[in-house]
Amino acid sequence: MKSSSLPDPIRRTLDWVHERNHSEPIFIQAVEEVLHSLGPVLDAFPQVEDNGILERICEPERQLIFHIVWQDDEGRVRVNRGFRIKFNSALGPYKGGLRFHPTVNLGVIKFLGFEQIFKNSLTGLSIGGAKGGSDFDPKGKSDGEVMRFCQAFMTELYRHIGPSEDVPAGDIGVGGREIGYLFGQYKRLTRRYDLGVITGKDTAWGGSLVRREATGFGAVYFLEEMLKQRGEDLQDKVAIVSGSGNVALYAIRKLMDLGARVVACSDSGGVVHEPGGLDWEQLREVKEIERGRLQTYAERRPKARFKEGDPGTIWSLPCDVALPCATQNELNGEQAAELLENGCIAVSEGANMPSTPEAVELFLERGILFGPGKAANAGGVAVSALEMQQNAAWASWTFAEVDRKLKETMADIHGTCRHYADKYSRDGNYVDGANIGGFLRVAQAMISHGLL
Ligand code: NDP
Ligand code: 2IT
Repeated sequence: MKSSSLPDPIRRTLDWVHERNHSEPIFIQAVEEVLHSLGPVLDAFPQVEDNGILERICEPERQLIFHIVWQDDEGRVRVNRGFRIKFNSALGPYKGGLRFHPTVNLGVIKFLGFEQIFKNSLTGLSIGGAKGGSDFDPKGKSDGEVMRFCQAFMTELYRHIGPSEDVPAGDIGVGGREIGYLFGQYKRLTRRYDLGVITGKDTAWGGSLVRREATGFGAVYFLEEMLKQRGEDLQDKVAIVSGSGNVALYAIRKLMDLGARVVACSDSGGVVHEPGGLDWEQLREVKEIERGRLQTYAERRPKARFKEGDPGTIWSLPCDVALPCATQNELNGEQAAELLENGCIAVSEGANMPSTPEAVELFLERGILFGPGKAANAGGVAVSALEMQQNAAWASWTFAEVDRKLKETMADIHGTCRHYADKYSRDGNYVDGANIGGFLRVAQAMISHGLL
C-alpha cells in the first residue's frame, strides 16, 4: 500500500516509529509490513485507537543489552554483545528464540521480537513475544568455546527469565547443543531444575518429540493447506528450499515424505543443485551430524552440482514450490519475478521475513499462494509451547500425538488467515489475514489488561 493511501492513525504511527528507530531499517520494515494490513481493523474496532494499541505494540516492553565476556581456546579474552527484547506479554510469558550470528544487532532482534508477537498469537496458545541473541559466531568454534560462551551468556540472562516469565529457545546458530549448555548454567546459578525455562531441549531431559522437526514440518503442512485450496497437493511437485539448517532440513524431509522432489538447497557459501532429487540422509549426515558445509555434501554425490557464491542464485532454478528457510531478505523482487516466470505456484516462508517487500508485493499481485513467515513458520514456537505444557505436567507425549497437534495447529492458523483475509481484505491474501488475525487477539488482551 502506498503511504499516502494509509489511514491517518497508521501513517502517524509509522512516522513515530521511523523517528524513534531510524537506525534500524530492518525493524521498520517488519513494522510497516504489519501496519499496512491494519487499516480495515481501525474502522471495525475503534477501541484499538482509543487505547493507543498501535503505538504500544510497536514499543518493546523491556530491552536488555549486555556484554558477554569469555575466553577462547588460546586463552584470549573475547567480548560479545547480548540482547533480550521482551516485546509484548499480553498473551503469556515472553517467548521466542535466541540467535547467535555475526549479523545480530539491536534492529535484527527487535524485528524478530516484533514478528514473534503476531506469530505466537496465531498459534492460539498462551505465549507473548520476545527474541534474543548475540553477535557471537559459532562457526569454527570448538565445543569448549561454545560452552564457555553459552555459560557467560546465561550468567547475564538468568535473572531475567523463568518458566512463567520469559522462555527462550533456539534460532539461527542455536540448536540442541547450545540449549543444553544454556540450561545447565541456568540450573547451576538458580539451583532449580526449571525444565520450562527454555525449549528445544534434548528429549533425554525434558525436550518434546517433534520440536526439532516442527518448524520445517509446519511450513510444509501450511503449504499443503494452501495447495488444497486450489485442489493441488505435493505429489511430484518440484521443490527448492533455501538454507540447510534446522528448518530447511526438516522442511525437505516432509516435502519428500509427501511426494515432492527437492532439487536444491543452499548455505551461505552457495547452492547445491541435484536435478534427480537430494538425498536426505546424506544431507543430514553432513549438516546435522558432522556440522559440515554443503560443498562436502556435493562432493559425495556424483550428480550434485555445487555453485559457490551468492546463495540467492537458488531462486533462478525452475520449481513448482519454493520454501525460503535461511534468513531475512534473502529473496528480492527480481528473484521473485524469476521464480514466477519459471512457473512457481506457491511460496511458504520457513524463515522470518525472507522475502523483501517488493517480492511479497509481486507474489500478491500475481495471486500465487504465499504463506508469510509469521503464519507458515509458527510450527516451531507452537511445539515449544507444547514442550512447556509437557514440562509443567512432568509428562511427555508420543511423536504421533505431538505431530497431530502440530498439524492441527497449522491447519487452524491457515483457517485463521483465510477467515481474516476474507473478512477484511481479499480472499487468499494470507499476508493481511495473518497480520490482522495475529493483531486482533493481542489487541483484545491488551485492552482487557488496561493501560500498562
Ligand atoms: P540454522 O542455524 O539451523 O540454519 C540457518 C541456515 O541459513 C544455514 O543454512 C545458514 O547457512 C543459512 N544462513 C543463515 N544466515 C545467513 C545469511 N546471512 N546469509 C545466507 N545464509 C544464511 O537456523 P534455523 O534453520 O533454525 O533458522 C533458519 C530461519 O528460520 C531463520 O530465519 C529463523 O529465524 C527461522 N525460524 C527458525 C525457527 C526454529 O525453530 N529454529 C522457528 C521459526 C523460524 P550457513 O550455515 O552457511 O551460515
Ligand atoms: O522464530 C521462531 O519462531 C523461533 N526461532 C522459535 C521460537 C521458540 O520459542 O520456539
